[in-house]
Formats: sequence, C-alpha cells, structure tokens
Amino acid sequence: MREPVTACIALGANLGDARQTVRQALHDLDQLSGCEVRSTSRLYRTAPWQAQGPDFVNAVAHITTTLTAPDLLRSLQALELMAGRERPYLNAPRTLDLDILLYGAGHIDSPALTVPHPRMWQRAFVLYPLADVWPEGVTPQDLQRVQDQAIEVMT
Ligand code: PH2
Ligand code: MG
Ligand code: MG
Repeated sequence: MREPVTACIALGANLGDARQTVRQALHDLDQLSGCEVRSTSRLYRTAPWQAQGPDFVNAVAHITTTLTAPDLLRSLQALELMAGRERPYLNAPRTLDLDILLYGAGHIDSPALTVPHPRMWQRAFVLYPLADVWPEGVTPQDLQRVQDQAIEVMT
C-alpha cells in the first residue's frame, strides 16, 4: 500500500448546470477508489480568463490519495468524460474541468501532466478557492496580484 499523498484539485465548469456539476464532482471525487476528499472550498462565480463563453463556477478540493499522479489524472479524466466533457478547441467552454494543482511536494513535467500547475499563481479562480482549503499556502500578496480578475463567492 502506498503512503497517502496530499493533493489539490481545481474544478471548473461553464456549460450546462455548472453549479450542480461541480457539486456532483466534489462528491464523485470522494467516491473515487484511492481518493478521499479532506476539505472543499466555497464555490466561486468567475469571469472567463483567457477563454470565451459564460461565467465559470470554480472550486478547489483538498484530497489525500494513494493513486500515483498519472493514475489520479486518468481518474479525473474519467469523471470529466462522465460529465460530458468535449474538447473542440483550447480552453473551449466545458461541462467539467478537473486539474491537478499540487501533488504532495512533487514536481512532474511530462507531456500529459505538469505539476505544480504552471499557471495556477496567475489565476484568481484558482487562488481564492485554494486559499479556502490551504490558507497558509496563499498569501495576501498572491491574491493582490490577481485582483483585476472578476470573482465572487456564490451564495
Ligand atoms: N479554465 C481555463 C481557462 N480559463 N477561466 C475561469 N474563470 N475558470 C476556469 O476554470 C478556466 C478559465 C482553462 O482550463
Ligand atoms: Mg483547466
Ligand atoms: Mg484541464
């Protein structure tokens, strides 16, 4: 049995009933074999960042997992497919996007996966929910840097 690793997963959706899809995905993540959700952020409504289409619903889940990073990625992609994910072009509107932000202290640079996520520190839609689940990991200056990006907590 592998030692569990702490990981952070970003969730995003801007097609269909995005709020419900993100809620369901948080639940499904916990049901994945080898994954346990430890805490979840609030849900945020965010403006598309370098993307087109409707506003997004974004969240972050803090999990522990015994899966390797490539296996975790495959499991996340299976959940995306179950939610009807299609990829007609880069950053197209999507029913569900699940990205590995952090995988323990691991650095991974393969064609399929880069961890830590290379653009996470530029994105308000990642940093605000990440701060909910990992307050010591995100500084006020990190949030200051993305303050021009529209984001609000969903009620
Ligand atoms: N995801 C992207 C690109 N732009 N913008 C917002 N607001 N939320 C996202 O989840 C998002 C994005 C690429 O995955
Ligand atoms: Mg993404
Ligand atoms: Mg993705």
